[in-house]
Amino acid sequence: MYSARYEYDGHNGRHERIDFLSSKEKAPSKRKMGIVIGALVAFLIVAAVAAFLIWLFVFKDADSGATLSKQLKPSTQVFSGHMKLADASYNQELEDTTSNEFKVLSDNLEAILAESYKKDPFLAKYYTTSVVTAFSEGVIAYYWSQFDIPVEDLEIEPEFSEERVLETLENGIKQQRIIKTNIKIREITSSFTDPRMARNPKSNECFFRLEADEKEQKFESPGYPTAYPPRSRCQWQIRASVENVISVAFPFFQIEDDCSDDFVFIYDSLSADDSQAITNKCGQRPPSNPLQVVSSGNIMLINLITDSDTQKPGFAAVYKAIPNSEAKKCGGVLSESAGVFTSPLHPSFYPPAVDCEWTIKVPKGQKVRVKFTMFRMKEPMVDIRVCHKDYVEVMDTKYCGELSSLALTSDTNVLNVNFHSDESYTDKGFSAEYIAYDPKDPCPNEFPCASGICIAKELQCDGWNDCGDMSDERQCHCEKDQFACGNGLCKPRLWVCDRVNDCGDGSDEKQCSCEQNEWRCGNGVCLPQDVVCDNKKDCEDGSDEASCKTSLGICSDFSFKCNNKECINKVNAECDRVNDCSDNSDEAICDCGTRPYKLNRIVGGQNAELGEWPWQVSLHFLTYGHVCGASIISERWLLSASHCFVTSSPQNYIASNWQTYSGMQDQYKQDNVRRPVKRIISHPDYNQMTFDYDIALLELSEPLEFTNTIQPICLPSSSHVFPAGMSCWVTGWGALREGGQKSQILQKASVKIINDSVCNMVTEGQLTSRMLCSGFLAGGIDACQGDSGGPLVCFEESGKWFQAGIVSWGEGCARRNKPGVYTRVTKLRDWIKDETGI
Ligand code: 4AZ
Repeated sequence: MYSARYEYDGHNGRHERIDFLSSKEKAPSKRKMGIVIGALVAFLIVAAVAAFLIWLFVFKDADSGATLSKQLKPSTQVFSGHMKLADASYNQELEDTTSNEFKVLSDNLEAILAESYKKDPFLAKYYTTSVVTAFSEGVIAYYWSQFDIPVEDLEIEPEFSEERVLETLENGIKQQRIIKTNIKIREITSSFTDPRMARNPKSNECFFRLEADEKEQKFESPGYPTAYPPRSRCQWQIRASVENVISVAFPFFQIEDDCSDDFVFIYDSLSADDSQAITNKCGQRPPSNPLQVVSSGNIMLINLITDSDTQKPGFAAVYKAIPNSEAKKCGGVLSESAGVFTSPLHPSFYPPAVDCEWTIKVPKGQKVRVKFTMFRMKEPMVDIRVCHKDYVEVMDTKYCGELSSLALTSDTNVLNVNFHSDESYTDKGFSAEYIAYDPKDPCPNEFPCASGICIAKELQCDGWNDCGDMSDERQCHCEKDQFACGNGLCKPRLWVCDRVNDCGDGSDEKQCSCEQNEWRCGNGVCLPQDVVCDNKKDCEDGSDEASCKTSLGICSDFSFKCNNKECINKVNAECDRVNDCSDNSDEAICDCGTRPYKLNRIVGGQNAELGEWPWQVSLHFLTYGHVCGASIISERWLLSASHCFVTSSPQNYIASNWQTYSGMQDQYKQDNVRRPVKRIISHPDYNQMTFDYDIALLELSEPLEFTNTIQPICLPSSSHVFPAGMSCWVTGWGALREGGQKSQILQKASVKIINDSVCNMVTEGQLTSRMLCSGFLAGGIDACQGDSGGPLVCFEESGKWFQAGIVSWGEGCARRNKPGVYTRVTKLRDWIKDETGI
């Protein structure tokens, strides 16, 4: 089983919303009753009108984010950076913000900053304050400066630039140097900073100074593990002794999902200087994908910013100092015939400002193949075609961003791989495998892809793009049972005129049996073209009205049926974040098919991560342990296969003989949720001989509580289309090979939906309309015994996972031309609704 997956971290919008809300009420004085009442009524009317107008123009728009409200708010601009002090001697006392040394030097520097800004009339007008927040060896002082722009001057906001502030400071410093002889500022930096991260360490409010040494120590966000307080502005300054860097890992991390309101921002500096940001993160991370960062030097700054909405548990972190030499150790000569190398400290984030070079040298006459099994060097504002910040360079080409597959081959017996990280933003880096090969036979017993990887010979010219670059499907000599596409690809003849563009250039769907001015119905019947979208169902299957922009009231097999009986003729209308039904029922039950955890991006591999398939359930029977799979469709209901329960043994149909385990990844780990089964409902038409209607519902005796690792899958409507060729995922603890042992760790496999006519042919006519095939005709990847009842799920453009199938049967496992057969959920969707109300 092989796979590649992607996750997306949100970006921090970094905009502060400040609400000014204050009102004082005054009690009316004792006067004559009539005057008092009259005045009170008048006051109340005026107050109500004023309150309404304020609400209308300020707060109502503030909620909807309209520009009017933004214009009515004063703006705060903060710049932060550091100053290098010449001829100053470093003193430990400077690390203590309460010491006299700190006070004297910071007061002096703050005065220099203030005086510098005053030299620029524009900046002087809006300048409010400067705060020196810390010192480190060097001597380096960290500061921020604040400018406040009133509402009436908001249009000048764009004139605030990093360049302007920096130029003003540099000019000011030149002049200051002459006056104040005891402090010389040699260098200064300045960059835009989110005002929420401009903290005054002297205030001590949620501000922490930590000292890292070789022993691991802990810190936590306030309120952990219950909930962090609303509107938190917390800062941790971490230091280590020189010649060390700081490593911080977050074994637990759960911050709100929207990164613009709640986030953790980490800097390779003691000021919140964007040019030295290491990373910013929000959301939840599973234990298998902890956030782990390192600094380039002996300082680090961590900020926690939260809003006033939902409060999450926060984080638990561990930190320690590691010798500089160890953290940045990388590169070297690799002369074995095969091996593995990684970016520094991988899978932890690599440190900023590191360069490494690996020279892979294999015996003369051989070449080198490098395959990156994980590659993530993503930075904001980086064009991955240029890679001007962090990158890996191989044979004069730079690679950056997130790559799901990267394999390269050398021209000679030597290959250099360079890694570069600049001062800002780091990531997980990469892990790579290399192997020496004989150029005369680059892929012994396999097919060599142009991309450098090797694939099984059988995958060549099988109609699937297995190399990833189509090189296995080009220059194919089409066999007798194959169709020669216009673009040179070969596809099984059976796929011709099946209304799926299998060739990619449409050539397999041209010149089908209907004339040019005719429409071919789903069942092959040809009708005049003008029957299409004429608001009348002409084809038996309604395919002539299936994808019309407006086909009012026409209900075909392809229409989505709203609760109010309206029909929507749009492919996969449910839960696509567009209200199609007038009663919005297409978007009503959509709390499903998402995975809360941000997961690792390991390329390849078949072990699933904890929380990766949160709807997967393990069904244990009596003392046999895991027997079948199932999927969560609601707090109370699971979906599985009939053949797990309707067997020759009546014991299997007794609900109390079964236990269900949710949130499970490892069969031997106890950290999962057990629920007994209250009732088994097997489809009344289930046929033990043919496996037709292989579907069952399990009612739980106690509802599940949805968590990071327990979530429901979305059920597709009966009109949902999972087209042939679509990549979906099957998961389970079933046998790792035909006749083999069940797996301890949940397995995942990416499989493709197979065209029905091909499926019917390869199953020798055993396919019913309640079944679908998924897998590979070439074999090799499939569900197997013990996976039965488990889900086949597909990721839709809407960003949600839908269950297309239930593992049902197949001839053996992963055999050539014997794909897995699944129960087609769409066909039985109405039965599920009738039985469960879901
Ligand atoms: C089974 O015995 C089984 N290759 C499940 C799936 C497949 C074969 C057998 C598909 O549960």
